[in-house]
Amino acid sequence: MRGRVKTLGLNKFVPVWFAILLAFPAVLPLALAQETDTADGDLEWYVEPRNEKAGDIKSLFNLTSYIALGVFVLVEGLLLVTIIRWRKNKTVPQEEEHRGHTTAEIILTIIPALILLGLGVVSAQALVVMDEVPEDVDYTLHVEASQFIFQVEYPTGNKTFSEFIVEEGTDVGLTITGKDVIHALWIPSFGIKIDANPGRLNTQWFDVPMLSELDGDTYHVQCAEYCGNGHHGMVATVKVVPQGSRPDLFG
Ligand SMILES: [Cu+2]
Repeated sequence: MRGRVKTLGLNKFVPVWFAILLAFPAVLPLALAQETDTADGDLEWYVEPRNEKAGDIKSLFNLTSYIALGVFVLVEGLLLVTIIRWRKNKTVPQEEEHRGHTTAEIILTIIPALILLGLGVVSAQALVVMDEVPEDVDYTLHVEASQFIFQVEYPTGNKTFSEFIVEEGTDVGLTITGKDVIHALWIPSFGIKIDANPGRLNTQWFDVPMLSELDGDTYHVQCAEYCGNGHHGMVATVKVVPQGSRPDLFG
């Protein structure tokens, strides 16, 4: 049929596509703005950062999400314009039909490449800061993960199980290994996520603010690597205590 574009007849679903496409970007900013309270140790899906490190991770997450949102709105918007403009039963003059557009293709290749490159550089910078354990950490906790507990050894040699006791206002070093299978230590409020592999010692660190700057003293810890049938229950807590209050652990 000359002058007409064949379609699959999907235009009767256009209102449905509209609803789905508009719902997603509407929900995302709401979710990003969600304030949560994990001070009672309960895990919320979007955790408020309690230290600088977790704050940096959140900023990076937000940056990536907003760029993704912008790309989503742009691409889906163009798609919708195209669907509506060239929908069935609408006569399209032949001169408006285009095949290929080199300039557009070059631009649409370069812009995503620059976005990915930029995000890659920012992420790499953040990773270096997060992974490099400072030499002057105040103390180091040795963590051994096993089905389904975290054993924590303190500078005095004493141990706790599924409870990380840390002093306020300190930088904490972590060394972590797995005893049986691969686990992962995840402390969302303090920006920690690190694998616990048998036969290997991984290192991380995090800073603990003063109790007066925190909204509580207990935060959630979860194993973040499926490690067996009891994995879902492999939870623990970080408990922040005043400096000097636990000589049995920190000497
Ligand atoms: Cu696990």
